[in-house]
Amino acid sequence: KSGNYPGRKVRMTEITAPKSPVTAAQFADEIREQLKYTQNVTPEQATAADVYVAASKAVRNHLADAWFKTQADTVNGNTKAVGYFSAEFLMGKQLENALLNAGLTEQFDEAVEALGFQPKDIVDAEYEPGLGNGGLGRLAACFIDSLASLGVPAFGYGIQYKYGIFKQTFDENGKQVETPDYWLNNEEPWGHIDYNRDQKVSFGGEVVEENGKKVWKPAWSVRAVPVDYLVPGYKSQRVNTLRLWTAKSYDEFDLLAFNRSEYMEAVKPQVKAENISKILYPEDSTKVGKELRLEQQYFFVSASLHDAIRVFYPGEAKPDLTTFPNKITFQLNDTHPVIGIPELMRILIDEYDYDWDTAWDITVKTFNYTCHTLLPEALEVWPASLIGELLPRHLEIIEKINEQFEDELKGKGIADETIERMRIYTGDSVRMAYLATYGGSHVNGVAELHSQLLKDMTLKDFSDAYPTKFTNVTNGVTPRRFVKLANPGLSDLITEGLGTDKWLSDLELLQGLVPLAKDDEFVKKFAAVKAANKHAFVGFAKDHYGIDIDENTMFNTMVKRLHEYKRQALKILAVISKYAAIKNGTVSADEILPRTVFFGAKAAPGYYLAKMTIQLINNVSKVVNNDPDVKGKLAVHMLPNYNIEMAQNLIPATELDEQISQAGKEASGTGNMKFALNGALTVGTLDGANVEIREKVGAENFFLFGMTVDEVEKLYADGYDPAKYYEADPRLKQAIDLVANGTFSNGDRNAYAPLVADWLTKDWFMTLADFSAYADIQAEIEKLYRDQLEWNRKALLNVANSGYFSSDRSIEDYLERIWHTGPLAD
Ligand code: OX2
Repeated sequence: KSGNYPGRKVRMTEITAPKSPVTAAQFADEIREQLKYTQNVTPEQATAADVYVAASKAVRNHLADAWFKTQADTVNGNTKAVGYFSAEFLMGKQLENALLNAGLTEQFDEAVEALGFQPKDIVDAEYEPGLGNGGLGRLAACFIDSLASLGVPAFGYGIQYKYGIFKQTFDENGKQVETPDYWLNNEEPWGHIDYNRDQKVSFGGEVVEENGKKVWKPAWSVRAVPVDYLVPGYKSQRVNTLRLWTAKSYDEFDLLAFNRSEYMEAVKPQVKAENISKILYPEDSTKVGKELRLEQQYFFVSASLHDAIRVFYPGEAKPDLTTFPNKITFQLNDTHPVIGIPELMRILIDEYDYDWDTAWDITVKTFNYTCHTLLPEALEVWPASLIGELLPRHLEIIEKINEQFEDELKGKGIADETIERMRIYTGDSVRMAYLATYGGSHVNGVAELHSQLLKDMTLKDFSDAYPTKFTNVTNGVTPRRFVKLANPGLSDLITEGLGTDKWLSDLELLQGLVPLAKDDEFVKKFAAVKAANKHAFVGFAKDHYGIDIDENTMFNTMVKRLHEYKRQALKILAVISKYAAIKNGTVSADEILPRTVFFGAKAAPGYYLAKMTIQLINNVSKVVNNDPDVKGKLAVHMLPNYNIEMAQNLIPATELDEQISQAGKEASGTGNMKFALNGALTVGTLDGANVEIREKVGAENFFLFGMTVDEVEKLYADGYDPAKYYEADPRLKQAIDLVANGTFSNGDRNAYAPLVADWLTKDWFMTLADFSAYADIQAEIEKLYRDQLEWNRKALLNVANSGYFSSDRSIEDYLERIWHTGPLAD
């Protein structure tokens, strides 16, 4: 094993707290100085947006020394660093988090007030960067936070897209409308563009032989310029780097074309280059085979590999790259950066003259791969012709890797038809997940069930051939953002209950709350925090969405990407069924437990049924919320543009969380962890990390329903007929009939016909088969909710037993099982 991982849990239980670096008065002066010299406004002229930029730059300055020291220790020390390669980093707003980790929160509050502003207005002036789609991107953000907080030297490497995930609104028919999100419209104080550390990335052309050596003659190149974001650790005195690449053109402008008045022609090369970092693909868990996407992937991976060599072998023309795997280990976040494997081979062989075997040894030692899915359609497969056109040298290398691989498998005595199934390069296409599995040292899934299913199904042949490569690391979330910043009321109560705030860097300490669940007074305080969070969310929703919410109802939330496998359809059908029951008088007025149901979900722009589901939810919402018969009993809201800010406000206010995917389809889920940590109870299936959450919090504190993976597989095998379930449960039949008969489309029976037809004839994710169990468990949920003390006791036990789901623990597992490294010495 390389690196100096000490073979023990690395959590630093007491890391020196940052000494209060400045007083509030001094910090106010620093903000004034920024206003004057970088914003060029007087304090009197300054708006909240000005103060936001000035305060951000002031806090960034506070982190500079720790950042330089961390960089120097990273290069000079003997601790292997981590390079986290990810096409997405869904960071959320930065200011509050930077203040927390710099130990400046109180100084900021006072300083801003001294300048005549409210701290909240300054924090709100920040525009949220949306450089990710969902769980995969947010996981990357949580991981770099934890790496810095644990003091592990690390780089996040990705792309600074000009346009992040689209902004979502709804039209008058309830349809999703996507608008571009130009998040860089205003000054962005966090990223520092470093023109002096640029890299050249080339594409196209051909491979020729010169003196018996393969030489790639590319056709065009772009300039990759890094934008550096500081990643401050919580109480670790460490600041790591997130380096996001932006694409620039080498040929700004074609002057000849310009002089011919061909203005569009003149800027063509610039447009072509800059297109590469223009936009984030708005796909989640599905593959998009687009040339531009492969360009994006290669662009950031190639620049990052060259950057890592620059960082660790400064100024060396002939570095000894056999030591590279001792300097840094790269984690491939899903298949998006997997082209890095042939790229490192190319760099070693073509640029540094290593022989194939040495290059292969270095490469395999350097890379590891995390798989985030089980959906076969989400595993990227690239047409060989496309790779050949864009990266001809890489295609040759991939072919050779595949030859070597097949020989190796033959050597292991593996049957020809198995080898045939396992081929990385099939002749027409390249399977990136297979390349990653063969070309790296470890493969991990993101929850126990998921890792098991990877071994048993998706990557079974590989697991049989290379059993020791496979491991699991269950996902986690950072408690700094998702408890401390999102839920200050609960954070204070936890600190009061435990008598310390050390839980923020050692989340298993939450276990200390378990005995307090027996203390009715403490449980009531916990309930009061939840009530206050609900009240606060009512205000937030009024401000942001202009809606009125009754806070004396159960807050029941389902927020995540819209995907058939996640089964928002199951939730909305149950809501419709409830609505019908109230309307028909099947339930009496005092039997009804008043609920407010919140949905938040973006659908990929080309995902037809997902978009139709959004439209249905919006129109159910319209009908239900305007019906006097159900007023005060049931309300439904589809909140637009679900993002990190909404999560930080809605999750702490939620009492019941929905994690209702078909068993075997959600790799992990991380929303489920955030809800449990913020004291919501979960209704969920045995899927992804739900399994482990239920194990930790106790089966009696989790509402489980639905088919298991085995039952799902059996039903597929026996032949699944959804119509049977429609006929068998009158509640389901009634709900679907209401969708079909135009109740939610002003009488138009065609509006949802494709959705209804899919439910009744295909229903691939078995929504109908799980409906009865889901509807039945609502009675149990409502019964418990009526006993507020018992409900809150269970919710508190969810908090107390969810410490395992800290991303700090995930990172410790990566250190131990995959990276074999640890924190920097002080
Ligand atoms: C998501 C998975 O769908 C989700 O289950 C998981 O929690 C998250 O990644 C983080 O691991 N794109 N997004 C995902 O997978 C893919 C592919």
